[in-house]
Amino acid sequence: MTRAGGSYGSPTHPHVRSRTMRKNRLRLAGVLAAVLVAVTGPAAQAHDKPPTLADLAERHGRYFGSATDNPELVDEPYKALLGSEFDQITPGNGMKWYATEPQQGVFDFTEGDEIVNLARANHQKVRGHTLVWHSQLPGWLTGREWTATELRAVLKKHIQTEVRHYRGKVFAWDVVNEAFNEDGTYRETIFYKTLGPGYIADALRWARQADPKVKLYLNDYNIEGIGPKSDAYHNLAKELKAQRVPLDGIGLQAHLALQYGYPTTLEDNLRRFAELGLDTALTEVDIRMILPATEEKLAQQAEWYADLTDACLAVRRCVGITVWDYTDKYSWIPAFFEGQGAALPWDEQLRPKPAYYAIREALR
Ligand code: 9MR
Repeated sequence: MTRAGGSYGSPTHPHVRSRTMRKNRLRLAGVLAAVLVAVTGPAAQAHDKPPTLADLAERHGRYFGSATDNPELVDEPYKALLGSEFDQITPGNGMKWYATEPQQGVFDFTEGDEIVNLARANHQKVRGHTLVWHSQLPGWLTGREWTATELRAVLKKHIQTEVRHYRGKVFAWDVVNEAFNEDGTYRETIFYKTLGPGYIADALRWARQADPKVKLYLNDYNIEGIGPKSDAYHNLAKELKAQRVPLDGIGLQAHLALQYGYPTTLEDNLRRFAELGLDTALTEVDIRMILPATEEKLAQQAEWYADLTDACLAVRRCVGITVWDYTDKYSWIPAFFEGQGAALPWDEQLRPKPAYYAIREALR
């Protein structure tokens, strides 16, 4: 299994705040009130369960989801919150190629199925992640040379077998993940090098044949703001639409980092994809920081979570938000970025952080 290349949340956007001081003050007041209510408990609502993030998002016609991963599902308190607070889940690893086709032509959907079954029990919808990606590929695929004809057949079979298996069980697929470099050129993956850029249109068409109803997405990081990489997606999406290639949405992963600044053009960016007739989603949100997490950093993080929630709510075709797991206990960040972490709305003890209350406020 290979690690993801690139630098998630790299400093492509200067930290220019777009919010007015007034709005920030109001928001801070709201968050403080929410924290107070959470700590003291409002007498009047003592017996009412407070609405979950999913409940609040639903009022806007959006979902609020979390990624999860199979090994975590033995953690009962974790699982309880996962099942109650969210109305959408994404398997962090279980549907990737290494897991689903460990040997050529031998498919194993055990991990993905476990998550789909859990979601079903909790009335949650599932985003399928991911069919075509340069990372976490099985050794049989990366360990040899392929002719274009061979690789096309392998790719088609993988996509169609997996999409067929999950037909009616996932509402969206990240069909191709992380296809572009930071400068907007195509990433030189095994698929690009062997098949050329047309592999993306082919992958979308094959997925559509296998499930006529599922929403088909391209998904990437560092495309939250307007810049060369999101421009590449905008251009590609326009071309694909013109060629009637089935593409329904763009997933903006949103692995942000406090030290690199907030992508202030997020809302404009979501809007320009909507204008192409596409859905968008924030698919893998986390906001990491250089440790230790101070009160100031956690407050800034909370504001960013609120800001990105506002941005999604402001654009009708932004269909939902997914955090890349919900608790710092299971975040991928510390293992990938030394000295960084505290990226999620719940801490390692599953206690809600200021970010959680800020999301609630934004969703109200
Ligand atoms: O959350 C996933 C983590 O458990 C894996 O070790 C990692 C390997 O690259 O992939 C993580 O998820 C990635 C996602 O599939 C695609 N976007 C970036 C995510 C974080 O690396």
